[in-house]
Amino acid sequence: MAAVDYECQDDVAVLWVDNPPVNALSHAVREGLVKGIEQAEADPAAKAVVIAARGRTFMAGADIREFGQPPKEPFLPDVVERIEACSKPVVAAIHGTALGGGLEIAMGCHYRVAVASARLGLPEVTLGLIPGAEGTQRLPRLVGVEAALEMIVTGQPVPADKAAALGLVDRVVEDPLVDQAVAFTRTLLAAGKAPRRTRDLPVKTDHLPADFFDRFRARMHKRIRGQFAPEQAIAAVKAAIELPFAEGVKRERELFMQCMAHPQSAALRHAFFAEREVAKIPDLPADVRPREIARVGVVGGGTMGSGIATACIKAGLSVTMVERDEDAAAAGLARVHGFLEHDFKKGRIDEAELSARKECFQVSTDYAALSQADLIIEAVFENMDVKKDVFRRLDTVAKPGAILATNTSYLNIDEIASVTGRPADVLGLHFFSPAHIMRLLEIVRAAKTADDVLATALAFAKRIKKVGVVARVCHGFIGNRMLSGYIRQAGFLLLEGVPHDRIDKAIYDFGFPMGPFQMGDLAGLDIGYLLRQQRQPDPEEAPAFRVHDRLVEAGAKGQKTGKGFYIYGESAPKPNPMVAEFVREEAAKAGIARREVSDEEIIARCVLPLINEGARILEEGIAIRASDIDVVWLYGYGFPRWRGGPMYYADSLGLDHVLDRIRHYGALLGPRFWTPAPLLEKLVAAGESFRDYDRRKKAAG
Ligand code: 3H9
Repeated sequence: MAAVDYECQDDVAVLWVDNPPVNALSHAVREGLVKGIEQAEADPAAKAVVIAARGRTFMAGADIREFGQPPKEPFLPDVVERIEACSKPVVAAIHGTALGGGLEIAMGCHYRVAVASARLGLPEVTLGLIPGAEGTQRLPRLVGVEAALEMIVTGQPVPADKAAALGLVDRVVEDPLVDQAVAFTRTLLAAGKAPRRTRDLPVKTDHLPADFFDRFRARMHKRIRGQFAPEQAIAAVKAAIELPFAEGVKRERELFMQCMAHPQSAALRHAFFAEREVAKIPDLPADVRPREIARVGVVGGGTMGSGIATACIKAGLSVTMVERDEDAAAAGLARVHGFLEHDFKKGRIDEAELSARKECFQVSTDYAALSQADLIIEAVFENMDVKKDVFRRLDTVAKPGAILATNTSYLNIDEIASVTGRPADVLGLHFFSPAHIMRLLEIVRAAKTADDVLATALAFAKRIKKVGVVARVCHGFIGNRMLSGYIRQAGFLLLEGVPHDRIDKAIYDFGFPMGPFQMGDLAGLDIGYLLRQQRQPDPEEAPAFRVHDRLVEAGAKGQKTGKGFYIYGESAPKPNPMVAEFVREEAAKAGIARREVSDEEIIARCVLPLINEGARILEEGIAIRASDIDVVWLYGYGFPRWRGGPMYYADSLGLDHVLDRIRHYGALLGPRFWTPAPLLEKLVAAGESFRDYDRRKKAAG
């Protein structure tokens, strides 16, 4: 089948792009578009051309899988130029998403129509690139410099109505799209309209303040810090202002090629594919059908339970929350309503939608209210006895076939499942706080979890707009098990005399949104404290958390009490002076001497344990792939996406280097927390990377 079909609807030629699943602009599509335009030009019957796409979307961009392979002509910018040069009017008919190269094709067309549900954008920056098919030069000509810069630097697509208001779309039409596009084209022909070439439009800069770019950079600082592509994008848009079109295009090409060669782009492309690979579960039979989920039960109305309920309600599910008494139920209701109202106040939903969402939510103090739920998620206090008690009760009220999920962060789900008469229906759904915002969902497959229950959890994750990563049962699953090594080393660094704000700063500069002590304050230091109280103390590890514990005992539990490692007030948080005092005392008690520590060591000490534990998790089969571990860290812990995730980062450092550094710290600090994972040693011996490991496993099925 041809990637582009030519169809003549009387006087209008329609070029149908057909390259499932997202009509990426692969070589065959590029070639097909050029041929189609040439055919239309030569066709005396065709007075104009419509470019449309079959399937679920207009072209979603260049074919990312072709990146890094020898380029094949025609190149995308040449295709766009060929379309624009067409002597007959060309109209783009847009549905789904016109992204990246797809929007660049549309901007090469002389007119654009779109259905209301369409979205248009230049998301290249999310792949560490800038638009490379003249998009940085055409978009400012169509929508102005400010809107273009915003779209290119954030990568955020805009809906069709906004695109129309900006001048990117000429008309928003109803379905059937192509009939409407052809009708629109005929009105152009009737009005004698000629091709309208975007390249000929001026870039309007009349109202641009002199410090426009500096102010823009300052506003974007948080979003773009540490990244290469956004600065290149800014330079490309500047070129659109300062240079004639043809020279601007040359400048864009140079900047694009620099991005392409930059390691951040490779890391971001890895993240893109890792995120899509994650839903593929090799041993899940292809014919397994997920169960139907319409009604969700949530046990526990605290921050977690309320966040989970909100995420479900926003996805159109009906939710019943159960709490232990009327007061707790009322508090849960208020919390969920608060989250929903926040969206209304931000203008994300209208009043009708707000009340519709509220109507989908009920609270109760009676477990019997969960009898009709298809999925029940437990989010109560993190304690085995408490959880078992909840599951025993759920087992008595839940209907046959209902899925029972626990939101435990650490506990053994096999043990929780064992108290029910239906362990095949039990699994872990580990949300990250705040659960209605954080995108990660660890789906923990217990020993007896049925295949269709796992498939349902994957579909449910997608439905509530989370990235679901499948893990097996172990203490802390993927994310929190790795986290413990990271915060443990931060604790030891503290005792070695490194101020906590310096550790936080080094981790922030590495690219995390915050450092380990800021994270502790945000989550609440009492959470870790209570968990440690429930466990047998580990004498070798305990000193690393003594300062945390003493802060909690002094009432400094983090942000919620106004102080923790930092003191919070009107102005920027300041380090809590109590910390230095506790550090001195605890370091003396543990016999830990002060050392000179470089920023490089801070990063190595915190990040290497992630990699080492990640390798164990992989070898034990807790995670399916190294790239799944990356996804957990990108979405659950804010690992800088442009570094690809901890396992990809390890590959980029070289696993031999990683192993060498782990051995170095083992010699310096003792083997207890610095014994290399056997898989790491094996990969280094074989000269392989984690990516090679994933590839090998995939090939083996
Ligand atoms: C660009 O255009 C550069 C130009 O400016 C200049 C060049 C010179 N290529 O996401 P899904 C695959 S850069 C190849 O699950 P959804 C994807 O891997 C590009 N493959 O679907 C998956 O494969 P599999 C700028 C692609 O409905 C399958 O399609 N464009 C591409 O949830 C389904 O994808 C972008 O950055 C691609 N461009 O979301 C847009 N896109 O089934 C990237 C997807 O084997 N794409 N695949 O796992 C997206 O954002 C989403 O895919 C989209 C659909 C919103 C379109």
